[in-house]
Amino acid sequence: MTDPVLYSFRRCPYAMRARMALFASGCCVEVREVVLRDKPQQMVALSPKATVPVLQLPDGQVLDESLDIMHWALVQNDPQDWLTATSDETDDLIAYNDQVFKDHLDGYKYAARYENVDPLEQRVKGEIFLKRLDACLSTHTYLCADRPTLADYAIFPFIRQFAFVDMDWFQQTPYPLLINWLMMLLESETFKSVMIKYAQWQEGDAPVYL
Ligand SMILES: N[C@@H](CCC(=O)N[C@@H](CS)C(=O)NCC(=O)O)C(=O)O
Repeated sequence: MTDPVLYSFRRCPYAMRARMALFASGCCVEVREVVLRDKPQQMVALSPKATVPVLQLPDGQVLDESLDIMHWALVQNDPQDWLTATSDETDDLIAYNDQVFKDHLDGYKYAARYENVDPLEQRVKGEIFLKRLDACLSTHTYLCADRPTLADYAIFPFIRQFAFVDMDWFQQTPYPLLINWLMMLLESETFKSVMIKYAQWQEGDAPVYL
């Protein structure tokens, strides 16, 4: 094995952020598209918790947390300077996204999967984060600087999902800076380049590179 291998799922927000960091770093990475209900045994053997993304490195190391993959990629190479604008605030925003907002996103988007979860109540709780992000955007164009950095790419796939549950509602929220921020990131080369559709990976397939 000469190149890192990423087990990924196109629509997973964690996998999206990992792919974006790997893409931005310019690392040569083989991508294996996973179907969550039919995970490849090779991936589960590497990471028994069996969530995507999983990055297998040529030295045998396995990274199975999306933020670790982002950091690994950017430490290799960070041509767009995503890491220099990191601060305690970046860590706080990402931690809130992952530990608090994600639960409200799931409650809002997938309420039917849970008992006693009111999607609109979850939306109100999720909105607290939208408001906080909008406030960050009043001091710079992106969350931590006037250019996109780690926090933007780590968080926006989740805001994208939240917005897409009901775009009409999202568009009329009093967060115009956030709406504009989301649109800019959706239109970015970095995002578009990692959203190409791949068929489910099967053992023996010719490698597909990010
Ligand atoms: N903390 C993990 C979370 C990854 C995660 O939960 N991914 C979801 C897909 S979006 C998953 O693989 N779930 C397992 C499943 O649905 O079987 C990370 O940051 O990589």
